[in-house]
This record gives sequence, structure tokens and C-alpha cells, in this order.
Amino acid sequence: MTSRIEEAINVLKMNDRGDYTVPTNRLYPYQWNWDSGFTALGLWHLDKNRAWLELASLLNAQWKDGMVPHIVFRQNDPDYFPGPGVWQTKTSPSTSGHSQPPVLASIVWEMVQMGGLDDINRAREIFPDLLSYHRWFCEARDPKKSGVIGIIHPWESGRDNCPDWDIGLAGVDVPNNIGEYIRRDTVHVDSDQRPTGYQYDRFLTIVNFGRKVGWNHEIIYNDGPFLMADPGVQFIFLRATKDLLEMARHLGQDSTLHEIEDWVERFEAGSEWLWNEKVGGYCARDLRTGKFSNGLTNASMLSFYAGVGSVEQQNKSIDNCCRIMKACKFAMPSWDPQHPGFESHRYWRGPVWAIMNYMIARGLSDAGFEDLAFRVTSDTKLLIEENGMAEYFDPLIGKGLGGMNFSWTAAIYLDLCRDSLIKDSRGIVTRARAHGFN
Ligand code: 9WN
Repeated sequence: MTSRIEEAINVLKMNDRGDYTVPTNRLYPYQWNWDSGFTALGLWHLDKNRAWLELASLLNAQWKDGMVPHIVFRQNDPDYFPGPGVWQTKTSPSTSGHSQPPVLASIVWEMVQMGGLDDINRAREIFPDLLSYHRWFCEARDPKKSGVIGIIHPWESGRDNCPDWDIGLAGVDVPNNIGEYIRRDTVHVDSDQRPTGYQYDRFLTIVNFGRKVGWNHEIIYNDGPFLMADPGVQFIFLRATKDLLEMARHLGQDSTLHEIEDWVERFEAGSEWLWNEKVGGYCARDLRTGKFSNGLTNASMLSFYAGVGSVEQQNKSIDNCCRIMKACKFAMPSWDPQHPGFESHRYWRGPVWAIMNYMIARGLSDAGFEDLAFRVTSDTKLLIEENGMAEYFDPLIGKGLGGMNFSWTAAIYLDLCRDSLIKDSRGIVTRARAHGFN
């Protein structure tokens, strides 16, 4: 029987497309932004060059204004909808028109901390690209300098159909002529594990708006159909900015320090706007109406990862974290299981995601909640060991859901097992070589 470690290595090899990795075959046949970030972390344990190549190929698709798009289309693949013909960004390579949670700087900093001189040199090469990516977020996603990032599409959150977006999506007017389109995702995965038709109509309406205004992000931010603050993107961005600052110091990028320090201060202060006292945690909020989403998610639990919150706020979040963990066999569900709208198997409305758990556990551990961090990490390992490299997992029964042979699940598993990878005298993972990594 192949071990889960061997299976994880094999999954990364199967999904390898040369200089980038697809999330999984057929369901997601392109390169996704935060998927590539986490995948690079897993690859780093197997083949450092290949890991840096993963990031370089993603940054190769960076827009002139600094945005790193959420999907890079290197060919037209009928297995995925909506493809390049719908987005029409007129970029080379062809991409989608908005971004995704900016985990890149945190991943790079992690690789530098684990690595040696070569990793420092690689990080130095891409540092300017990471800096301009963060600058883009500050300018295009917080033009009023409020310290709150606004996302213009639920896809930008990476948590596509979370109940967080229900209030924002309710305000999206779907034109009668939205037209017939054929979804491809439900050909590959059971429709009860995927977003609904109601949500897809609205997802496409927002994309159509972006296309019509030539992906001008000033217009999209001011007049687009959807603008919400997301604790996920807010906290991931804040943590990544702190990591970028550490990296800037480490690499001697002194001229950038003031600018990055200002961003840290601005987004730490702005995060307060997401605190929902009624719920006792950080929640999504509509930027135009100020209306809160009233449930907690796995993104709410990233406040520790970003290092925000007073002692009182932290205590309230921890109480909720413990309550939610008690209600589930496996931490951390993507929506509060004791709240209406929880669906244990539908995408971001209940299931557990290994990448979210990776960040949550880091944050809890950084804040000194080691026992809770341990629970999140050991649940992640157990889920994968019992169910394989699934895209996401049912928090009540553990069943693997969505796409199988999933790159970021494999990558997180390898990172969790980093101390048990058997290496040869040159430090190369023995099983990885058999799969063509070196
Ligand atoms: C839309 C690739 C991506 C992830 C997202 C996840 C899902 C796409 C989709 O798959 O989104 O971007 O078509 O469902 O929600 O987080 O990056 O794995």
C-alpha cells in the first residue's frame, strides 16, 4: 500500500504542467494564484528549484499595475467555465480580471526561513514583484486609505459561496439577458457540493461588468455590483505584509521599510471595522451599506494569524473557536455549524479546507494557544490520512469532498510531515526522486 506521503508526492507530480501546477486535473485545468502559493510550499520540500519556478511562473502573469490575477490561462480548456473568452482581459498570458488572497509573501518568507543562500537569492529576485503586488492591493482595493480591503467578487476571497457573501450577492441585479451558459464544475463534482445556480448567475454578472469596463479597477471598485470587506483577505494581506516587512529587513531592502510599515499600521487599525460585537468575532461586511454578515467562518479565525484584536476580543474569538470545535468532529468548518445556513458538504458553507487550517494553526500558535493549534493541525492530518488528498472535507464525518488528488491538500500534508520525510545524503527526499523531482 502506498503511504499518504508517497500519494502526496504523486499528486504534485500528476498535476505538474512543467512550470506550474494545476489544482487538480480537469476540474481546475489552469494555474490559480493562492493554490500555486501553497503548492510551492509543498514542492519546496521535494525540489527547491521547482518550488521557485511555480512562483516565478505565476508572477510572470502579473499585470503592469502590480495585480497578480486569480487564474492564469495558458491555453483554452473546455473543462473549465468561465474561461479566457469570458474574461477577455487582453493580457499576455491571458488571465482572469481580479486577484485572490495574497499568500505569496508569507510563503516566500517561510521558504527563506527554512532555506539557505540560494533561497535568499531567489527571494531577492522576486521581492520587487511582491512589493508591487502589495502596493496594488493598497491602491486598488483601499483607494480611500481606510485600512480595509474591499473585494470586488466572491471569487477574490477564494471562499466563493460562503454565506458571508449572501448580503452582497443579494444586491447584484442579474439582467434578464444573462444568457444560457453551461457550467462545467457540476460535470466533475456532485452539484450538492458546489455553489448554486443563483450564485453562479451573480458571479457571472460581476465578471460581465468587469469585462464591459475593460477591467478598469477604479470603476469596478466605485461602481461595480459587489464590494465587500473579507476577514480572510484582510487578515491574509495583513500577515503577508508583516512577513514582507520581515523579509525586506532580512534582504536589506531598506528603502522600502517605511512604506511597508505604514501599510501594517493602516491595515491593523482598519481591521477593527470588521469586529462584530454581536457575534463576538470578525465578520465580513458590505463596504457600501456597512451591513455585517452575522456568522463566524474559518476566515474569522485568521485574526490570530494577522495578530489583531485586544485581549478581550481575542478571548471572545477563542470562546467561539472552542464552541465551534466542540460541535464538529474535525476543525475548522468554513461556517459556524450552530448557525443557520450551515451545510457540512457544500463547498465554503461548512467544509474544512487544509490550507485554511494551516494558517489558522499558525496564528493560534503564534498567539500562544498551542493546544488549539495542535487540535487544528492534528485534525488536518487525520482528515488527510483517513480520506486522501481531497479538495475539502466534511467537518462532521470527515468524508473527502469536491475534487480528488488535490495539489494544495497534498502540499499542506507534505509540510505537516516535513520532519518525517526520508532524505538521502544530499538532503533529497528519497521517494520524490522516484517521482522525477530532484
Ligand atoms: C474559482 C482552485 C480554486 C480555489 C478557490 C476555490 C475554487 C474556483 C471555482 O477553486 O474556486 O476561482 O471555479 O470554483 O474556491 O479557493 O483557488 O482550487
